[in-house]
Amino acid sequence: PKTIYLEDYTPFGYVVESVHLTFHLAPTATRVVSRIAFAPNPDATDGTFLLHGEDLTLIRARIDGEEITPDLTEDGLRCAVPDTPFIWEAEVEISPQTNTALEGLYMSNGMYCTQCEAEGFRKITYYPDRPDVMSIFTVRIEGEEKVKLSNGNPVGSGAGWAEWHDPWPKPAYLFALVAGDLVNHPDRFTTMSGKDVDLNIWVRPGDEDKCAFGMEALKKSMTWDEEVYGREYDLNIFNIVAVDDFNMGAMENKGLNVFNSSCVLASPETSTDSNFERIEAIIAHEYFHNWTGNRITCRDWFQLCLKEGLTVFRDSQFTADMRSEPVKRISDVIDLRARQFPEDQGPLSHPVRPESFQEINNFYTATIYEKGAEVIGMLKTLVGDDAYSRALDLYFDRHDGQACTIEDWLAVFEDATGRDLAQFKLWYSQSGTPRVAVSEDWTDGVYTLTFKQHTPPTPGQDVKDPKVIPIAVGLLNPNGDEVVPTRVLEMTQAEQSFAFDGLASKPVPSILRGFSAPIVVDREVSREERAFLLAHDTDAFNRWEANRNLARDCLVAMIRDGAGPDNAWLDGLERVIRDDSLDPAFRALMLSLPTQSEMAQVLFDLFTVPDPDAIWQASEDLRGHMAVAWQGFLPDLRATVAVDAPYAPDADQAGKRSLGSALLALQTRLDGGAAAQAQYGAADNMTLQLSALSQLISAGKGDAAVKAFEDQWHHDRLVMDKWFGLQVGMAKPDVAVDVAQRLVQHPAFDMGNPNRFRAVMGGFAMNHAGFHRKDGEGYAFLADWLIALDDRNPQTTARMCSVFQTWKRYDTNRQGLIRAQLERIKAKPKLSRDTDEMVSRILG
Ligand code: BAL
Ligand code: ZN
Repeated sequence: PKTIYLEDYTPFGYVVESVHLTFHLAPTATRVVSRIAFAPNPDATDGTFLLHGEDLTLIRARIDGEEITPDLTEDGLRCAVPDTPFIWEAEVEISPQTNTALEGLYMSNGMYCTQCEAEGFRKITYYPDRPDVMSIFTVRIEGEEKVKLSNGNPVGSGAGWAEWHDPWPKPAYLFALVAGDLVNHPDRFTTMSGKDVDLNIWVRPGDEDKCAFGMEALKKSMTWDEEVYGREYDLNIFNIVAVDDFNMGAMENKGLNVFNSSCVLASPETSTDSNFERIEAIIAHEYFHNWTGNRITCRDWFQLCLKEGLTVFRDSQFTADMRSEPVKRISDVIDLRARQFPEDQGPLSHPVRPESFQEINNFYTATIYEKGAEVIGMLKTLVGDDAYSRALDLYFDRHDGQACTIEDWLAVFEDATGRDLAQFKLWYSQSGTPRVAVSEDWTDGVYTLTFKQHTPPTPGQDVKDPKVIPIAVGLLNPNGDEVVPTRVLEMTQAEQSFAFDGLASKPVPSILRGFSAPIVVDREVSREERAFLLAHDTDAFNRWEANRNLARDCLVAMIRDGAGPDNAWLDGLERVIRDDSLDPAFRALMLSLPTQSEMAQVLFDLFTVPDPDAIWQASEDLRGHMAVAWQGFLPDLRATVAVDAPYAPDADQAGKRSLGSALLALQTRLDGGAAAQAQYGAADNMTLQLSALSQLISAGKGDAAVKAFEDQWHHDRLVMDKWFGLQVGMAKPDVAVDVAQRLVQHPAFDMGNPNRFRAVMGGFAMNHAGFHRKDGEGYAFLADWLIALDDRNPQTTARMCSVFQTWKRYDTNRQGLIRAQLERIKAKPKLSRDTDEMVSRILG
């Protein structure tokens, strides 16, 4: 496969002045007629006329009305063109019905829909399918479907046709078309300058009652973007469509967002609190893309973080504002460490702005998205809130309507603040997670913290330069009072010291408050000091972090040294979880133990080969011990957070249910499932029903409830995804492969539906000890299914391969078993470019 390099970027030789598309819809023979006005690009040096195209049957092509015969290749066409403006016309035939890759125009449950990011438009018609080619689209859709939608504003419709015009220039990846017998949940929004906008969520008949929450989230997002970023919506209509078969979560097509139905449909009976929160965040994310992504887009796909990092950062701010800022921050860091750190510390490590790729679909990663957002968070911390606002205003003013680069982004910050960001830019070009070692000194009343940074080698980058790292620090007195409130230390050198004077006694430092940089802090800290921070830190994140470190230390001692649980830590934790002045959501986060995969990395970092069975056993033992130690108060504490008001998916109620669920998990270890059974029987919402079901399964008492759940919900695809995922995720390690094998035989298992495939395979891979079964059966099972899916859906197959990325942590026997499966996948005839690249990178 061909590798594409950032340094090879050149502008396209032509500008596209306008695009007219006509779709004659038919499941296996859709005709797409294009009429495109091209003109030579004065900024380009290469006049090659190359239009991308894949899986298209060319019926005819004309230039200025003259029939031509272009040179067709696997990836598109080339032909001679005039050196003056000209009109390109083409007619192609495509087959949406047989498009199982779900890229381009495809069908899902009888409905036509599109996914064009990153390079799906080339499966619709011949076009310069690159983000720096922006144009104005007019689209006519002909077909019998009741609803026919595209980008922009509707300009006309009649029997069997509808026409749309999008006045804003956009790249082809933001094109969308939807047609089907859909129904809508309508609403309206008045923008800050008084313009009325029609809002719709389009769904399959029967799903109308699951749109209200998404609609409220959309209106909140529109208001928030006006109030916080001064960004107003810019069309007369905003449409969202729910689609069952979708590779991603959602897509920000201009004026016509297409959503995986799991990321928009919600009701208390069918969705958990976490689903509601995620839906709110994704609706916001896609809406925020209208400015950060659509009005200002990326010059090329290497700049993907320009829109994704910024939009994730913005949606995190939104969620923090709508819900709880510390809870959101802790949750984001848990997610970053679970998904981005393993990526950055393994064979798939790549810079936030990569410099090469074979298949761009493989770079929609936690590094581009979540680390990309962390980098923006650091920038904001370094320049301050006011300067951040000024820089963003300048970004929108200067670059509206353009396709931009990270250089453009950093230049607005330099111009708005006068700061030199050359060193900061390393965050975009250097991969890997920096490790920062901390030492302290207390001499003559001066307290000094010394930091040493080091970023381990990553693929293609052996040596790294020191980065700018904002380290937020506070100091506490031994009596627990804060003597130095949070101060941001700006580390720029490989080794750097910061002194604090005027202190009466040696303080206790609280380092990296709020997780002010995506780094690993290496510091020997005594148990007593961690316990002190757990009790006294005024920074919620570091209070949680102290607890997390105590939990990790406790598990390491249990696994490695055969020690018993750390009762002193558990006493400190008990005080926190029983403190009803604290937010229940925060207390629930304090109760959640490190995941088994996280513990595997912790052990690996301590030069101990992780044994998945031992990690599982220690986690079980610790939970059992916590249950026994706290049996005296668990039921009462659980009762204090019971919600007796009607269900609402707000942060307050969700926090209570989250703590209640964590307590139920402990209680189940004492009562064998009695409380879970009672909760299951009484549950009137999915959050309580699912948490009870999960505890019954883990207690080995789930058979009846699993059956009852299926009987109740077999008609609901999204709920059944939960049913599939939970059984395999909660299975005891020794039977997880058997459970997974049984589930793929279930008539409702459908490998063509990415949600269902991910529910089973993703749930299985999350079952750490089950997946890493010593005899390799888990690896073989997953590899079988990846091989089976690759021909149908390369994108979903390739992404799922990343569950193997941590393979070098494990013992040589397991490494050998995983290598054998990776090589088996690699040897599959006609392996997709997507999967080939992923497997090759993982093998290293
Ligand atoms: N642009 C792909 C989906 C998303 O990040 O919103
Ligand atoms: Zn996005």
